[in-house]
Amino acid sequence: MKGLVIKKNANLFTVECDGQHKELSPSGKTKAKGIFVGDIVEFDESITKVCARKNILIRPPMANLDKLFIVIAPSPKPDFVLVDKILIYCHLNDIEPVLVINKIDLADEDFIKQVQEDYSAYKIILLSAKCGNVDNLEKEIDGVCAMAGQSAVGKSSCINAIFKNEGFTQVGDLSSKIERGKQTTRLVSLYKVGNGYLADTAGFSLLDLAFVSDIQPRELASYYPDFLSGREKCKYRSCLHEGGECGVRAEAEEGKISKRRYQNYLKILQELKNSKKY
Ligand SMILES: Nc1nc2c(ncn2[C@@H]2O[C@H](COP(=O)(O)OP(=O)(O)OP(=O)(O)O)[C@@H](O)[C@H]2O)c(=O)[nH]1
Ligand SMILES: [Mg+2]
Ligand SMILES: [Zn+2]
Repeated sequence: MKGLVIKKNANLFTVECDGQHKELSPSGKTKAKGIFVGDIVEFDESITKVCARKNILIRPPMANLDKLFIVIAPSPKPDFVLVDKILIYCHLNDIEPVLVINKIDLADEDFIKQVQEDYSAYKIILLSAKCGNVDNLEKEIDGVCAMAGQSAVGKSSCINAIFKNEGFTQVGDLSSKIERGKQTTRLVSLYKVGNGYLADTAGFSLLDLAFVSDIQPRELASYYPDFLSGREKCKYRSCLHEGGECGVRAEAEEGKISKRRYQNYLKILQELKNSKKY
């Protein structure tokens, strides 16, 4: 039989199969260390095999992430370089990104309009976790989902509001407790919401792309769907889009590409070039 690992507790795994939960340990060659929440496993009395994964994240430890909600808010001031790095990370790992603007109760129209313009290549949903109306977010849950975004944007508030809607009383502020702890291994559980699962962890709020992937400077621009038409106009195929006869730079100057996205691309490119790996 096959099932989805929704919880890991030391050497014991909770596996969901046909709506039922089973507590299983690994057997034979399968080691607990090699099984992650989000894994599809084969089992009889115990887990016998981990099926091939589409991706694996280390912090938080999770496998087969389908969708990531990248949360920003008018306050704290958004770190759009982080947002862009997480978007690139999603493209690299076959994860669908959804941009969430939280705290719209505090947002002015210009803020929302600017984000919608800069990120017109992506799906964006508006939210106020404080008001408890997280329906648009719940509707987006499909497959294995998690949250990401800088500290204090309201990731835990969103998770708690959804879990409260779903009646998961035992969750409480589990993720915040884990975050306060000093352990490096963060625990994750998946909770069934709508058509999918939401992880109870707030996910990453910092990302060193060079560290989490082997991305090369020359491929960076290929993870910007909004740069596609500009890239076709570059004189050289090896263009890094820093200047010269560059279609991306030209489109940014014309306003066809968001200037902010382009400026932040240059920063991320520089970081990649400076990272000790190159
Ligand atoms: N006005 C307003 N405040 C909110 C909203 N959502 C969250 N907050 C507040 O923002 C603060 C931070 O929220 P958290 O949910 O703890 O943020 P977080 O992203 O989990 O932060 P970290 O755990 O540090 O990464 C809290 O004081 C929340 O009450 C919202 O929709 N509107
Ligand atoms: Mg939190
Ligand atoms: Zn170029």
